[in-house]
Amino acid sequence: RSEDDGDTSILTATKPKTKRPPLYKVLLLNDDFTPMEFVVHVLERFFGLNHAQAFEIMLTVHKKGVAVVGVFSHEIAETKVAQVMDFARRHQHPLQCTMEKED
Ligand code: TYC
Repeated sequence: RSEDDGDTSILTATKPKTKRPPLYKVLLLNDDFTPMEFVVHVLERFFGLNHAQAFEIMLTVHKKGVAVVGVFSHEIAETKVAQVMDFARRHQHPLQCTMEKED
């Protein structure tokens, strides 16, 4: 067109982004030596589960090998893992607890 000013700019829409921090699953691993009652106690003490919930998760780990105990921010997950690993070590049980980024 005759009045074309030659503007070739591209309008780019920007979505207002509210970004949430990534979450981490805390996993408990099975082993052949840690007593079941100790694992139940750990789940009650460090994850605020009632006895029935703790027993259920302990049994899931015992049967399946691993279970997600909870989902937390990076800092909280690290603290939970450290608390469980330290408590297990002090009682000389080989119980393992790890964390993994959620997809
Ligand atoms: N497998 C253990 C036993 O038979 C019990 C156990 C459950 C250990 C869960 C670890 O994360 C665990 N005594």
